[in-house]
Amino acid sequence: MNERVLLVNPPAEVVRECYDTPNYPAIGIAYVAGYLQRHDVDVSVVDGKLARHTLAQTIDEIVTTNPRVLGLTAMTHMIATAHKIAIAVRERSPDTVIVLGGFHGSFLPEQTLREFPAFNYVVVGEGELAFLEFVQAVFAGSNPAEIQGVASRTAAPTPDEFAVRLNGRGKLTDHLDEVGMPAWDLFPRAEMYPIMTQRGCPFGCNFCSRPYGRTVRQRTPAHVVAELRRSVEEYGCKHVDLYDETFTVRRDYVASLCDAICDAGLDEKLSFWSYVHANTVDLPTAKKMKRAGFREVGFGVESGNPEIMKQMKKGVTREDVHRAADIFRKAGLKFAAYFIIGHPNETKKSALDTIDLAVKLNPDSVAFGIMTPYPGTEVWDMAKRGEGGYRMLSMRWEDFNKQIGSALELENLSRRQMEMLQLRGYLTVYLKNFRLRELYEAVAINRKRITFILKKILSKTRRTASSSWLERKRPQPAMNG
Ligand code: B12
Ligand code: SF4
Repeated sequence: MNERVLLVNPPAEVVRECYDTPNYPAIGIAYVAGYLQRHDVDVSVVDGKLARHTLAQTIDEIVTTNPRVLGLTAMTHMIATAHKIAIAVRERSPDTVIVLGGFHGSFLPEQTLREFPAFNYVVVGEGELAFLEFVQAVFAGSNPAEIQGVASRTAAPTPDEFAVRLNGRGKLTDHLDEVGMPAWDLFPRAEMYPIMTQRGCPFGCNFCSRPYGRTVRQRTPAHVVAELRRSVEEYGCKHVDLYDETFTVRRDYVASLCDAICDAGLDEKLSFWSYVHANTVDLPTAKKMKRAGFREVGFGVESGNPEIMKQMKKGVTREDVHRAADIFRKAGLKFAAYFIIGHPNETKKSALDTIDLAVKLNPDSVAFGIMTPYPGTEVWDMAKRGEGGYRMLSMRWEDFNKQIGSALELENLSRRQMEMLQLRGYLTVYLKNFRLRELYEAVAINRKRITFILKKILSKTRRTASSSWLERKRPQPAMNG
């Protein structure tokens, strides 16, 4: 029996938005692969999205590699595709142990094992330590179900009567440098190599699942700089996106990292982008970031209605948001602002407050998402119970997408009204600020997504809450996760 491990990022079955054809590799499996490599495991990667594979090509490559352990990653909207891969691999390579990791399984491990029979195990939470122990147990012939962070089915009299054994979340390390660096050498060449300098976010937004918890753990600036240098020297990288949930959460850390980037001369070789939170930025920090090569930052404003801003628990007010925008402008940083239509108890009036704030902020780029109840969030719990005015429209996981999904609507705002408001938001920000050329460019970049949204708005045969619940296509998750 071989001792090969293969990690896979499923391809998009239909290309609808920019995330389906990324110019960057999948960072989650890259970290896990890097950790296995450092522990002498024979590991390889298929990044179906970066390689622009079809589903069939991805499956063929997996079967040809014939791994002993196959690890698939999936966000909620990708879970059905990951399962199609697992079914095909199970048929053609029945001895392969198939493991799911990533955001969806981490928040609904039990439901996932019940709903998707072709996954043998789910690794819950951060994968590096748990998955290494997992593959070592499989290779040694011992029972991987014992490992912390591994969810499994228990033996059962019939395939449908199993119980699920949960062993908590994967072990964490406080010393993030020990996790190592992503194994970019296993991926096809990319244009952009993202980085994470820290994990965790202290804020409490009701629509976010905070996969790394509320305690923030940082890598040392020296370790981050070594990775950036590697991205430049070995991969010809010129731009880096930071995937930290809130880069500026500790300003002293930002200052030392920016100094270390400048000392290493990387400010002249790289440009950077990061997520920030309106209340964690001040002018000296923004200026330091600018000096270190940051060109743009993105921050969640989410709503422009004071009541909703309070209820969503991000801890920001309209004043905070305006102050942050001023700071970015003074520091010479471009900024993107992100908004959501469809907060709990949202009305047309509160959504128009949001669009109004977006117009006034006039950010360099803007996104209006429609609320999606991701597992592990407060909004998920509310939507399950029908609170906050929510009505679930679909439990097809592929509908769980903020830009092009159809998961829910509100008593006060139908899905179509929310989609119209989303479109209105995008148009108004550009038109009211006389930014016609940028509007044209944004439409050109997002034409597939826009066509998809327009088709939905114009479609006569739309789902309604009652019909979609009856039209379920596969065994229905009990929404009890
Ligand atoms: C950076 C970020 C982005 C970036 C890059 C995302 C990416 N990695 O591809 C961008 C801007 C592109 C993005 C886009 C989207 N994002 Co986003 N994003 C984030 C953010 C801030 C950090 C995620 C991240 O990259 N972490 C770093 C890596 C290392 O983590 P990881 O992939 O989870 O991997 C670890 C474990 O999960 C595990 N693991 C992962 N895979 C596997 C596989 C195996 C076999 C094993 C054993 C372990 C394992 O081990 C890894 C290392 O510890 C989170 C918010 C947050 N608070 O964390 C949201 C978040 C991940 N995003 C989310 C969403 C919904 C989206 C979008 C779908 C938005 C939309 N359009 O509707 C898109 C889809 C993107 C896509 N890839 O298809 C949700 C996901 C929720 C869910 N249940 O799916 C999150 C959690 C925010 C939320 N609302 O709660 N996002
Ligand atoms: S600030 Fe961002 S990462 Fe943190 S909880 Fe809110 S949405 Fe999630």
